[in-house]
Amino acid sequence: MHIRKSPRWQLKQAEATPESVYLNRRQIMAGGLAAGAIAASGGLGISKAFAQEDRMALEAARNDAYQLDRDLTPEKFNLEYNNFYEFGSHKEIASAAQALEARPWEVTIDGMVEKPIKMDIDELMAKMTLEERLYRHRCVEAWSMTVPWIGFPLRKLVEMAAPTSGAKYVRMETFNDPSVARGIKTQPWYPWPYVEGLTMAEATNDLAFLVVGAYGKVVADQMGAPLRLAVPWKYGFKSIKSIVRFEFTDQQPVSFWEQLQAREYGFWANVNPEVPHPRWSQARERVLHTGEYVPTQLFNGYGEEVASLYTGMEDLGDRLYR
Ligand SMILES: Nc1nc2c(c(=O)[nH]1)N[C@H]1C(S)=C(S)[C@@H](COP(=O)(O)O)O[C@H]1N2
Ligand SMILES: [Mo]
Repeated sequence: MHIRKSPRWQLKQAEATPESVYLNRRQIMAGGLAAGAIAASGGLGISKAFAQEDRMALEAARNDAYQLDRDLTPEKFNLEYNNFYEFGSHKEIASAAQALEARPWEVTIDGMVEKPIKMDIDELMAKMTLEERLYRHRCVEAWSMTVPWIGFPLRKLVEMAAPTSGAKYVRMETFNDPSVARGIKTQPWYPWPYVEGLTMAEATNDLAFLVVGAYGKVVADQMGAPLRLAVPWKYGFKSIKSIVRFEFTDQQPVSFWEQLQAREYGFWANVNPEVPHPRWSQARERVLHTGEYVPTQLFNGYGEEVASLYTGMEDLGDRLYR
């Protein structure tokens, strides 16, 4: 694995963007301007700044086993349209999310394991073989995108953790610091921290991916730096961002959205066009960068990989799919 400043990207940025709107994060800081002040001074400047943000390049060979049935979503869309409630309950959180400090970052692995582990994110990344995978992403709100993630299978972290035989689930937790994420402070009615969970069978399925990068760079703050999950057969809210803890447990975790509204957002949340959300249809999805509506697929098109995880669970009915 190589992490380096990439002259390639910097050249591209300089070529593509007029000087006046090219502001990277370091320049914003050096200029003594809060990102918010720039945002207030004109939408164009700030949106260019985040689209062109000067993050470290991250190289990983593409795993061709995962093919897309549609175009890649341009990076700009992934950088400017986000769900990250810690920074606000709307899509324009990119600016606020720059307050996130992705280094140093300690990851705790505990619960039903032979020996609890605390590990720095860079140490964890150095232990893992990184690869690139092109995945679809389907939000429960009926929009979708595609992302070139860089990371490693969650299974590799499970193997490192060596859970005891009684462990049935992995529970994951996002950082919970109101001094960094203002949405935590201004929205105290939410059950912080953000929590998600998977069964051991789901967590060790090859599709379950831990993300540290995207678009050839370390993953952006607003996309869940420095470590997030991608479980593309489930609705997007299962793909928890900015993870600080993996806990192995024999209790089914109660996730953030399940605590808020269990009838609408359950534990399983597998994508299914035939099971509507109580307030809207899931039959179609809006492809973010084209605005086009396309049919939604069972398991978001990943049935071949994951359908077998759910055989014999028919008694759960619609609960498997919301
Ligand atoms: N910690 C945390 N993780 C989160 C969320 C969140 O609000 N907080 N939103 C989820 C939802 S609903 C979606 S659709 C995806 C969005 O990821 P993106 O902004 O990179 O597209 O992140 C998921 N992970
Ligand atoms: Mo979502």
